[in-house]
Amino acid sequence: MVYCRYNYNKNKRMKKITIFFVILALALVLSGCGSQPVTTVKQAPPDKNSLQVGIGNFDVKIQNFTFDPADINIEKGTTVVWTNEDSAPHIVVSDTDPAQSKLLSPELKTGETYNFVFDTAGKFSYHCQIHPSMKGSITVK
Ligand SMILES: [Cu+2]
Repeated sequence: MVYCRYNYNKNKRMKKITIFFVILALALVLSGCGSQPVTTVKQAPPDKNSLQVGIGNFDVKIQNFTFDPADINIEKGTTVVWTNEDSAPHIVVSDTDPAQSKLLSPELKTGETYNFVFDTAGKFSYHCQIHPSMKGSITVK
C-alpha cells in the first residue's frame, strides 16, 4: 500500500515535471518567433558607379598593359566598364586630381571590373596608377 502510494505520487510528480517542460519548450518557441527580427530587403540607393545608372555601357578592356580602346567618345550618362584581362593588377586613375574627379578604381585583379558613369561633358584623361605608361582618355559630349 505504501509502495503503491509512493508510486502514484511519483507518477504525479513526473507528470508535473513533464507538463512544466512542455510549457517551457512552448514558451521558448513562441518567444523565439516573437523576437525574431522582421527581414526587410534593403535596396541600396542608386550608386554613381552602379551599372543601372546612365544610358548604357562602354566596355574598355585592359589587355597587354594597354587600355583597349584607349581613346573613346561617349555620350553623357554612359557607364564606362573597365575589365582587367591581364594577369597583372591595374588601377584606373584620373590624370587630374582623382579626389575631385572621383575616377579612381580599386586595384583590379584578373577578371575584375570597374565602372564609372560620366555625366559631365569634357575630355577626361586617365592612366594606370601602377603602370603610368598606360594611358587612355574619354571624351564625353
Ligand atoms: Cu597597370
